[in-house]
Amino acid sequence: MSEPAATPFELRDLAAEVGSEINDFLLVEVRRGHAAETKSSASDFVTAVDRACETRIVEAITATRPDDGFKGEEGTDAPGISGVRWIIDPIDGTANFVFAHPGFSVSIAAEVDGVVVAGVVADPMNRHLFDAVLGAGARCNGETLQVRPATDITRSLVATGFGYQPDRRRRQAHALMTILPEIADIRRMGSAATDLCGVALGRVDAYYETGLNEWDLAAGALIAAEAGAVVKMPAPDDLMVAAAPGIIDDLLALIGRSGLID
Ligand code: LIP
Repeated sequence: MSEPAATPFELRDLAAEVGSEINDFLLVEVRRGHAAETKSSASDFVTAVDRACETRIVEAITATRPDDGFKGEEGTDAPGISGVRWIIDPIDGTANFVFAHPGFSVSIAAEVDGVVVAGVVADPMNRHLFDAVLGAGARCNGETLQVRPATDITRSLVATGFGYQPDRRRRQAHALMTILPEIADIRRMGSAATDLCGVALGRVDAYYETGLNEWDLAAGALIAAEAGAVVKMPAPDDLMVAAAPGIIDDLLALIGRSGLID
């Protein structure tokens, strides 16, 4: 017997409750220092804490919603029968966690019948809890968010990130040679979820990256969009962009000239 359908607000609140618990746990663990293994390349870190957090998130949600499905960065992959699928990155920005550097976040998104309807990103070191419900806005610690009204890309801060495979990193670095001279500056936080929330918060005016996984961006993309950003999800060109409406066209044109995408 599947549980009654939950509203997106109830899914958001459940994600926020679980995200806050993991937030507190990570604030303790980050000070302990943790040995990192690597996954797809020497720069693709993972720790036992990543895996423990994913397990804890799945257990906590399952206790309330036993029929839901899950997709997690550290291997959870369960279809569920309720129509709700949770997309989880237990620590987005693991390299930052390993070095105790700000810029790692817990990302939990609730997808209903293929559409992300609620998202939570918890940033422990900034003590930020971001959340959003589709069509109902985005918040940081309960305060409504609105992107900065940027209109001039030459005066904009733009966040980006770099993948794990050397060939992709070379292409991303080469693209910066075109992009960087045309904007105010680049910021590299090391976490897509944190960067997407940075657009929503107005900490940066835009974010772009190629090669992301769904768990990196599912919650943050909803938060950025609900804060008023134009969000271009990975299309066939694999490009993720979130930007203030006043600079999106100039940013896409700049990226188009940079050789980042085919
Ligand atoms: C991170 C992404 C980020 C990217 C990093 C890394 P992870 O995910 O969120 O955008 O630039 O290189 O891939 O692997 O730390 O969860």
